[in-house]
Amino acid sequence: MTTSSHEDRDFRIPPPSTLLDSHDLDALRGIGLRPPFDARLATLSATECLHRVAEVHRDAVLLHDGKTLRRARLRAALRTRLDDEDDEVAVGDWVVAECNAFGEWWVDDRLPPCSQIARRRHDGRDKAERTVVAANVDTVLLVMGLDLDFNLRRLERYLVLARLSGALPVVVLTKRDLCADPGDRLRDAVALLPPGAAVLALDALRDDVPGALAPWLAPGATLAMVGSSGAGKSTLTNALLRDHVQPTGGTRRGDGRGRHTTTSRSLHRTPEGACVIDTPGLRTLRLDGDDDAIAGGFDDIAALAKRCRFRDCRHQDEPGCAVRGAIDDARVRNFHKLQRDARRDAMSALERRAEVGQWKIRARAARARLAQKKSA
Ligand SMILES: Nc1nc2c(ncn2[C@@H]2O[C@H](COP(=O)(O)OP(=O)(O)OP(=O)(O)O)[C@@H](O)[C@H]2O)c(=O)[nH]1
Ligand SMILES: [Mg+2]
Ligand SMILES: [Zn+2]
Repeated sequence: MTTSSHEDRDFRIPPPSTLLDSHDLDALRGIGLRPPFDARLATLSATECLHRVAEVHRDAVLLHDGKTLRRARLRAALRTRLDDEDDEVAVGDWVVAECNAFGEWWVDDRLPPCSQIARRRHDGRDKAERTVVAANVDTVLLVMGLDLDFNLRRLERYLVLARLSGALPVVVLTKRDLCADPGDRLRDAVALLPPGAAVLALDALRDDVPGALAPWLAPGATLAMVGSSGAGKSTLTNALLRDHVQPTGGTRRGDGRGRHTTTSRSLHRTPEGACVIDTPGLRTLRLDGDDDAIAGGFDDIAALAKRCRFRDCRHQDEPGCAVRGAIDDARVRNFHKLQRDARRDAMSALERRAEVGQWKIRARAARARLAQKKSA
């Protein structure tokens, strides 16, 4: 017996997008699903499901579908593809996962993220690996204590990190209760802000944190915390969750540094229906961007540099420099340092060795000239 294509269509299992009842869709929206990611629902096979990555571990990920958390592993093909692109699955990513006959979940695909907080991590030798801290983040909270943690140069680097990520930065200065007069620090921080960014100072233990952050806590919005250890990222996360979900730690007496209490990144849902990503404290921050991208975070320097006498002015001791004196020296030095790092990280290990080789040749030639002079 042959069946007509019409009958075929009638007996076919409907695609999961139509199987998903409005409750499932609401659940996914509740963990941040929105366009363009929701378009993927229409192309899922009967056994595939869309999930958001809540945690990433060495050989597994924790996935959320808005209702249930489940453990899954990444398919080798996906791992290889992302590796080749110097990319990786991160907390906040949307992924397609499938359950096999043994009840094991496997991640087949990662949807291209709309923002990524990424940095480079030096292995101490010649590799600068790209690490993705969080993906699909709307607002990145740059958390810094108003105590000994406060550092404008670090804030400058965090602001460039935010700029490169595509997320909107909000500077959260914690420990206002430990700072007798936060006025100057607040003003200095405001002076560094790009358009659209905000800064707030609060006591994360006693103030109404959800109230203060309400503009960025819309249902489906995603916030991620970035900052040094002990700055109060987990304290803020707990305040937003109205629950003690994340362990918090004390700070060392003397230098006020944290104890690296949080050791992995994790995504949580606030009662408002926003998602918040807590992250471990950053020890050092190596940016992931080329020097043009970094220059974008210092456009005040770029604007003035157009008036320097020399096009390649380093704003150090060149005559006719328009930047020196007009902009804080420490800011100019920080800008140069970040650009140097970016250039180094962009070089391959081979190029870096070649550069070192060039320096050695030059040093040898200089020594030879000196020796010649002495003997003459
Ligand atoms: N007085 C005061 N203490 C705070 C404030 N915010 C955080 N703390 C304290 O600072 C310490 C460190 O806070 P955490 O929230 O663990 O810091 P963290 O940024 O998560 O640190 P890591 O997980 O190590 O990266 C804890 O003892 C908090 O109670 C604040 O606004 N005022
Ligand atoms: Mg923490
Ligand atoms: Zn100059």
